[in-house]
Amino acid sequence: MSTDTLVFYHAPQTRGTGIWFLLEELGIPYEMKVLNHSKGDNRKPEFLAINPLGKFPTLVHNGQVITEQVACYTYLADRFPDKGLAPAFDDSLRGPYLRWMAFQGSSFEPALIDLAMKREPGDPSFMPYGSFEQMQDTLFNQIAGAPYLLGDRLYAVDIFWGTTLMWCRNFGLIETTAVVDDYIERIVSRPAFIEVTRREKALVDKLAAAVAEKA
Ligand SMILES: N[C@@H](CCC(=O)N[C@@H](CS)C(=O)NCC(=O)O)C(=O)O
Repeated sequence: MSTDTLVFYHAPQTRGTGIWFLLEELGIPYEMKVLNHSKGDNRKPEFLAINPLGKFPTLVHNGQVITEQVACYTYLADRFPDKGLAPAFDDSLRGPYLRWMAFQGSSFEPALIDLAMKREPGDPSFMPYGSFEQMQDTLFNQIAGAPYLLGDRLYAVDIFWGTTLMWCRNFGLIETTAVVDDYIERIVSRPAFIEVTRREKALVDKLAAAVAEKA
């Protein structure tokens, strides 16, 4: 009998949603604890004791805390390899796989936030992502090369990028191309994401009702 415990702390329509999608693709058992962001549940001491930043996604696997999207995607796909969502350590795609995982946190996110905050661009040699255009062209060129980021096969890194780009496009933070839109569609049209979206909608309604009730 498995004594594994995997707890997924979640608030709907956050960076945690892609992790929910990955958990469903992996088909592994987990317990989801939903926090009401509008009620400030993630600023309560109980949650800050787990993740002092109060951010989603947050996972606790057998008592160990995993935060940061890059770590959460990489960890889950490696730790639960049955669905083949991560290239093996000796697979030649392993390096590019890690590259595109890390690119999200090290280059894309800082560039996106600088853009969204309308910060004056710094000298590209000083910025961790060069310029926004360099960063985006590098990513979009990779996407244009094949159906998925690393070729013909979907990996966890595509779930990460498909959901990241969908949110950013839908919130008007980035402009996508037709090729990028096709890539996003290939990923978010998967049954696991459609089911997560349906369940998230129900959660959003439930959490909003709880806020209205308290008001
Ligand atoms: N560095 C974190 C950032 C996560 C993050 O920004 N999460 C947002 C949701 S999209 C959040 O939890 N915001 C809640 C808050 O700070 O109140 C990661 O990569 O996972």
